[in-house]
Amino acid sequence: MNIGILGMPLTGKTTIFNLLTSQHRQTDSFSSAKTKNIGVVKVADERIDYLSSLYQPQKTIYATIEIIDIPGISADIPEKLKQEIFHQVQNSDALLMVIRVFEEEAIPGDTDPVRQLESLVYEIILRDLELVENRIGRLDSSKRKLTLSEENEKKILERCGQHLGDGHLLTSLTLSEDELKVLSGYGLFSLKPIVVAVNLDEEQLRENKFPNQEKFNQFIEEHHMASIPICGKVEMEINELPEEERQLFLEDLGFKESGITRLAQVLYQHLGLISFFTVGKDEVRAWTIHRGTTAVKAAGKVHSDMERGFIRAEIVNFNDFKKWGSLSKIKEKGLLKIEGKDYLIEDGDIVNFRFNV
Ligand SMILES: Nc1nc2c(ncn2[C@@H]2O[C@H](COP(=O)(O)OP(=O)(O)OP(=O)(O)O)[C@@H](O)[C@H]2O)c(=O)[nH]1
Ligand SMILES: [Mg+2]
Repeated sequence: MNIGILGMPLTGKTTIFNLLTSQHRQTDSFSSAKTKNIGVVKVADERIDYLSSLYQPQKTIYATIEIIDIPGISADIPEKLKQEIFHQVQNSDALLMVIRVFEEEAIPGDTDPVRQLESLVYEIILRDLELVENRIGRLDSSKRKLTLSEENEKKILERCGQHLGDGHLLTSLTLSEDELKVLSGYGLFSLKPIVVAVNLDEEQLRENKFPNQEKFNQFIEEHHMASIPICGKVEMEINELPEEERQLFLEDLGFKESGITRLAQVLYQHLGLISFFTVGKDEVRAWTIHRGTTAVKAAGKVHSDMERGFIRAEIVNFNDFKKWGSLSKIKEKGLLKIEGKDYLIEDGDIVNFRFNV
């Protein structure tokens, strides 16, 4: 999974990138659009910890999230530069919009959460309108008669164009699976799920109160976004402490978990993602899939041969596994499920795919 960070200048994007990825990139203005920060972080999962300690595998592989940090977007930067900046997160699976609510005299910039979101939404709608219109233009300028699928594509694009032109994100347009498939190659920004990180100062965080909060919450809901509170600067400082002290300070701030763990939870929920596990002496591994994925498709995620030659899946859910502690107990209790291609994988399923190619 790849997450692109988007925000106005000086909202704390790089600070939050550093916090999430435990890096130390300079928190200064980027000098050019060519600059971006990329970090890969593992998604903490106690279930994997448990399985790994039990199986003692050679490799333990957690799910990962790749995060890309780019320069700030503002209305006054040249169009060409803006295009280049946006291009850096065009292939991201989701956007993390960082907005600044903390007050700091020395750092110029808007602190109104809603106005920043409106600007960002406006920017991504403009990007998408341009993408959609370009593609329609290219289809229109074709010298030959359009194929049936091109006609279909054009119709979908026109619907999108209309919706965007009315000022709406594409996430609020009802699109069928097939229509989404047609659009999937374009890297449309407003089709990406959005999580908003609200960068607060300590007091705002403690009191769970900031200016325009109600309107902000309403905006989030109306636009099908999710949000998480973050205290960029303070959490970054906590992150620098020795590990055993971190938890104490985090809790003092009112958080149970680190920034990346909180973000992962919100992302999984907002994007409808779940984890399943494969276990063995070689490897204990977490796999990320969309809720509603069939066993055979999940097999394909592990290896294309497993999808092609799929016979059955032997499944025990982690909760049962932990409760009984061993596979033989699980079998004895009749909790080992033998499932076919169409079984829908559940969060925490430990799966053994049987296949034959
Ligand atoms: N008071 C306060 N300052 C913060 C917070 N988060 C970031 N800053 C400061 O804001 C300044 C800008 O932070 P960056 O993380 O570089 O912001 P950015 O959004 O990446 O900036 P650009 O990439 O230039 O758009 C730095 O001086 C940070 O220390 C915060 O939560 N509170
Ligand atoms: Mg930055």
